Amino acid sequence: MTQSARRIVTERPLNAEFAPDALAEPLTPIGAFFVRCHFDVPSPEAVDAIEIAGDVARPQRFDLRELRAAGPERELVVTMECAGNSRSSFEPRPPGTPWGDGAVSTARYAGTPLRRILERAGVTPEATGFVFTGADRGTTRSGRTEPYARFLSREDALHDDVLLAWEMNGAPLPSEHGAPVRLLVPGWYGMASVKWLARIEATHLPFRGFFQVDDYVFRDHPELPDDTPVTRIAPNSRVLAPAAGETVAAGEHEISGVAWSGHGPISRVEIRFDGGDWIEAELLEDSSSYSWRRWRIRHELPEGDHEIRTRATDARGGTQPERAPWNGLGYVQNSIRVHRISAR
Ligand SMILES: Nc1nc2c(c(=O)[nH]1)N[C@H]1C(S)=C(S)[C@@H](COP(=O)(O)O)O[C@H]1N2
Ligand SMILES: [Mo]
Repeated sequence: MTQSARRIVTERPLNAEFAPDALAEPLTPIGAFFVRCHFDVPSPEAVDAIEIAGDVARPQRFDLRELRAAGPERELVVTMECAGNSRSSFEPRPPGTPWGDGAVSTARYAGTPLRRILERAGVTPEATGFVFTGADRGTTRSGRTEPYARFLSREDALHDDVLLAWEMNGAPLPSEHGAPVRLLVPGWYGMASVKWLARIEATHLPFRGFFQVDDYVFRDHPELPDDTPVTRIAPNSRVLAPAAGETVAAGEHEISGVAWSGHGPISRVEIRFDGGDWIEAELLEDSSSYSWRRWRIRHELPEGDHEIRTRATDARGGTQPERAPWNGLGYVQNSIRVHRISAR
């Protein structure tokens, strides 16, 4: 595998997508992992401890060392995808970071279950959820200056797989990815996984922060009421090899790629060559139900230009649409894509 550089989408704040050849591995190397920041990365000194406050019996602060000591450590392989991934292929292009197809990557994260820490603080019965606040802040489209903060319901936050993560691919969490500790909400689009976590507030009140009610919501969607929140990752897939635009020798080839969904494990990947029928690809070993699943198929490619389409289906029966519904902020673009290669 070639260790490709990231493609910078914006310098400040830093937004970068991975180059597709780095995707071929089950885990994305850190140097190739996509980065999504709304504001400048806070300085490493900005978060020396995480505070738990609000509707808790024992408000407290803890640092990374105490968090690790609170154990048990848990590891999960998780595919992180930005809700705005592939936004540039919506017509007309909605406002927002003009992502191509590279705002998705997969890492092995390690951390402490959030639940453990919440139990220690003693969440009171009236709390309906939690506000997670990052150490980064800035001015939003609304003109207000505020930190990056997100709400999670009590039920979602208490799920065993929600982690306070401090490690990524076996190394300390890099600063761009939220060091020292980030929230990790597997199966949800990336916006839920608050980086540079500074504060957890248990609350019984609705949270009206910009990134909760003005961003990461559907607007002008043909089927959903305005302000429906964006939550779990919709089924999606990519061809990785041969790479788009590549010319291969005519003959039999292995075509391979990845498929993922936040609604359950991938149960089927179908592939269609040119005007042919949909045929099933072989699914490879799963590393976790939150991780993309690799697939492959052998196929005869006659001389000429080829269009390859793939369609992922998850265990709940969700699948990729021919055309994902356009919406005002450009989220969840999981249309079946055309991957073009040539054989000579
Ligand atoms: N504090 C903070 N957390 C954040 C963000 C941010 O801008 N600030 N961006 C979110 C979004 S929109 C995504 S897609 C993921 C991206 O995580 P990554 O940069 O590690 O790939 O982080 C999320 N957590
Ligand atoms: Mo995102």
